[in-house]
Amino acid sequence: MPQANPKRQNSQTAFAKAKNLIPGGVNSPARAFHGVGGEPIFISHAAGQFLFDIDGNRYLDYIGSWGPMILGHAHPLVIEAIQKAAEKGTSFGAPTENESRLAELIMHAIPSIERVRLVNSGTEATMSAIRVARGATGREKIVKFSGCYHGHVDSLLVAAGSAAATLGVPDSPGVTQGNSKDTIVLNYNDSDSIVETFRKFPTEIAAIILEPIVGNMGTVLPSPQFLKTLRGETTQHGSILIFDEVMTGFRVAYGGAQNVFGIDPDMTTLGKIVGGGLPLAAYGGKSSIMDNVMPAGKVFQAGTLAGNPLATAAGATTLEILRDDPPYAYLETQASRLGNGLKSAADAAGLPSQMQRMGSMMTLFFNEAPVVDWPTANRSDRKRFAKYFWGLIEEGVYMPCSQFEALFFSRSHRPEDIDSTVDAAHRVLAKLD
Ligand code: KE4
Repeated sequence: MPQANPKRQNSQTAFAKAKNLIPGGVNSPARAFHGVGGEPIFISHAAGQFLFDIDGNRYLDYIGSWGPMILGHAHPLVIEAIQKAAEKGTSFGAPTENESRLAELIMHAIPSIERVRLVNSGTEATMSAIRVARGATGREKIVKFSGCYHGHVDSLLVAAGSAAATLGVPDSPGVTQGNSKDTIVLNYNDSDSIVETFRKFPTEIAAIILEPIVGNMGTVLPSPQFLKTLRGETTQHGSILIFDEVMTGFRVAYGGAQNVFGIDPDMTTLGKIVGGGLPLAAYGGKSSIMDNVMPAGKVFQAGTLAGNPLATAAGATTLEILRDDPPYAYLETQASRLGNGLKSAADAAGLPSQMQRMGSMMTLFFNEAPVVDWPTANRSDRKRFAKYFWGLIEEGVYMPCSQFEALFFSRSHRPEDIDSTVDAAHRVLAKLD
């Protein structure tokens, strides 16, 4: 456990106060640092590639708000769009043209989406997608994969990744048997188990939901066979294939992981980048499925602030920048340098590690073997990761605070930032036992 650091006294004071007001002192467990020990750092502001804490320390940011900040913090055009929208009012409870503008951008980026509904969070998106899949098929069972995290939906908080895995509650208290009895959990990348499950329940599975590239057990890539089996079996058995692209959408490519792999799911969930850092997410898919959503159809879903003017302005501006001036080639070049650099630092220190990456999302696992599913991810050395995390914090580099998360960086990160991060990793890892 890192000792209290005089350089972060204001954070310690703020955290002590917050714990008397907010459960655990944070509004999302992923921020609580339970995966690395010590106390969370309170942020005062951010700009470009940097976070600034309330003690005046500056950090190179590799969290990017857990994904949204692909353009870097406080992008001037995004800020301007939010300010202009705010001057006209923050929420109307009535439709606006900006919602259609964002919907069109999403559908042009991701052609498998023929209709899209805007919501406020990734959790709402996955919860709604599951309900629509069940309503559209009249079936009740759903399949997910251990280590994948789809937000805190009761039926999906089963063997969940991200903070649920970090904090050791992959099956949260409060999720009743009633809520989880229809959730089948399989191992990621286990194609045979998909075939077996459909053999057991040929006409009972409403949907399979997965992260097409996992970020929530750390970065884990699907085998081609796994995706091919998923698409083939769901098509054959009339089940809905849901790609949860809350993290990968607009991150690994403008068209998301489905564009990278050339696989069309039946439904897609989006979040993070699509809202430009404001609370906005989305779910969509084939119109034959989405036209079941009320008021077009009978499956109920609603939201007071869904598609609100500020978030749609931030999201649409972000997507237009990504569409018109794509950062992906630059991100790939820098990500390759960062990934190779972090891996070489671990190798130089004689530490067994796996660098697993897709585009600008990646994870350095302290693990002897490639990480292909939750059981292998769970064999990673969490203690060593914690020392790596805190060592980099002292070097002014803010990595995700858990072995079971992906790092993200932005177009604001300069080549010299990547170099300084790799240099810092060499210094930190060389000192690890
Ligand atoms: P939100 O409800 O947090 O907006 O989205 C849930 C969600 C759904 N699907 C995927 C693939 C996700 O990664 C997430 C949320 N990701 C975590 C980080 N791994 C959010 C961080 C947090 O919980 O604070």
